Amino acid sequence: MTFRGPGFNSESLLNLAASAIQGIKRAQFERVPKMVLFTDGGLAQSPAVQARIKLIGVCAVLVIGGGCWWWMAHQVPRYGQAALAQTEAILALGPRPAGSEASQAVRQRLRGQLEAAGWVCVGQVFERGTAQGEVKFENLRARFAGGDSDPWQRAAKGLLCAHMDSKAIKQERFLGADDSASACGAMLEIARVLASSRPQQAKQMELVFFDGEEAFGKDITAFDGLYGSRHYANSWPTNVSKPSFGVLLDMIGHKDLAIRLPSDTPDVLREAVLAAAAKQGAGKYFAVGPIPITDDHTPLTRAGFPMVDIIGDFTQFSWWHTPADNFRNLSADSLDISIRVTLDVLGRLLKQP
Ligand code: 1BN
Ligand code: ZN
Repeated sequence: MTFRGPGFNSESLLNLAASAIQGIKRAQFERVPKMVLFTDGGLAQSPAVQARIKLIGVCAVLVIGGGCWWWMAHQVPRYGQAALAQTEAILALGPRPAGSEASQAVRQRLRGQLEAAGWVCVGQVFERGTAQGEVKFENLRARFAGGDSDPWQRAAKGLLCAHMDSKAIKQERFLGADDSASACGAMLEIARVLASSRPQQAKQMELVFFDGEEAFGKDITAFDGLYGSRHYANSWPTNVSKPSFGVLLDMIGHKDLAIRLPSDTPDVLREAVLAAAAKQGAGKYFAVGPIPITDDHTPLTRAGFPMVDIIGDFTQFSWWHTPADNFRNLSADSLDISIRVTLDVLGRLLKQP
């Protein structure tokens, strides 16, 4: 294996080291003087001293280069670690099915973190009859203040969303670490990054944490599940133009990251995600799956919001909807990749006319 860089490759470094060693050996046998006086009166270092300097240079390059490599290899993922800490804090509040006390506590935590980063939050409360009786749901919406008196008067060009509830599974303590506390943790980190380093982008976004994505029965049906996203889509005022794109994050922080976009993702959004993944050196983790998926993006798509669901390949996950979807299922590296790709996607889509 050879390492190459501008004006440098590992072969030339080895050649340099070999010639330096040879020079030193020769000097030892031939008793060469340290300085040489030239006929024109100039004084220069002898080949033996030059060989030693060469060897010290080679060693210095190896030590410094090796140190840099080690440092880069041991870098903690910047966004991933912060998102993982946010996710851990959400999980510490316990299972959070819609209508539970824990779900109220999670919403409070999300709101506190968002407001601390400069976002203005509004709850969207509604009630529905479910198999569990009448349940009170609450979506959490956020807009970046950005020095404006009322950010809710601004048009939102893009939506970024995730579901904040965990599935109620009888007789099991189901935490839903990747389904979908990790997406909420990632959104908090994205909210912080947008506010602190990309305020012009932040001002064009709305963040939404949907309540009640999970069905109370086994599977999502036309009447059970997607409560928050259905309500959000149906409540959008007819006289306000819809965002030109929406990105839904769901199961984006698991170990051995595998993301599969639904097969019916609109072309522009699919291309944006795949191009962003390639740009971030994460192409191998992102692909388009073989089927459409029913998730929180579905009611929005039907209501005319162009949406992409950046979702883990649940068909391959033995842990999906089991107690194994706990904190140990998560990876800071995976979160970091998903966050970098999402930030890249938002940058691309917000640039488009
Ligand atoms: C996502 C997380 N979903 C449920 N928990 C929605 C979904 C439904 C995903 C069916 C795949 C298939
Ligand atoms: Zn689920």
